[in-house]
Amino acid sequence: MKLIIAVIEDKDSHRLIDALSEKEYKTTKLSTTGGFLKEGNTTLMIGCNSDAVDDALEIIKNKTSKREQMVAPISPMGGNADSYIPRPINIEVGGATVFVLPVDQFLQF
Ligand code: 2BA
Repeated sequence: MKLIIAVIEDKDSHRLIDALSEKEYKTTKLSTTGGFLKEGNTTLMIGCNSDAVDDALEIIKNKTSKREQMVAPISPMGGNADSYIPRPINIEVGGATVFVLPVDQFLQF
């Protein structure tokens, strides 16, 4: 058995969960926050058979979309905010950041 942990954008979460549920994958949705943007995102935990991982990854890939976003970095800690001119940077957001972990035991009491 494997545990897939997928960090995705909130806006992609419903259609991804629906697509996974249609194929009988079980999911747990966590409300999380990205460490860089400090914005809300969604983390899904999906426990599944090892031979179903590739299919699940394909669904995740198909239901999430990458796009570019300009962000203005926050002012540096301890610096003089008056002289700080934030230069927006272009970053890629969306898509999915995925971890696949082995599961030693799966128990339900
Ligand atoms: P955030 O940490 O809010 O990062 C959002 C996006 O900002 C990242 O997208 C990346 O494009 C950019 N970014 C992150 N750190 C950066 C930096 N130091 N300099 C410039 N740009 C930076 P993704 O890489 O697709 O990550 C999306 C979200 O997935 C992340 O949100 C974080 O919540 C999670 N994540 C990504 N890599 C992770 C990892 N190795 N461990 C745990 N969570 C991770």
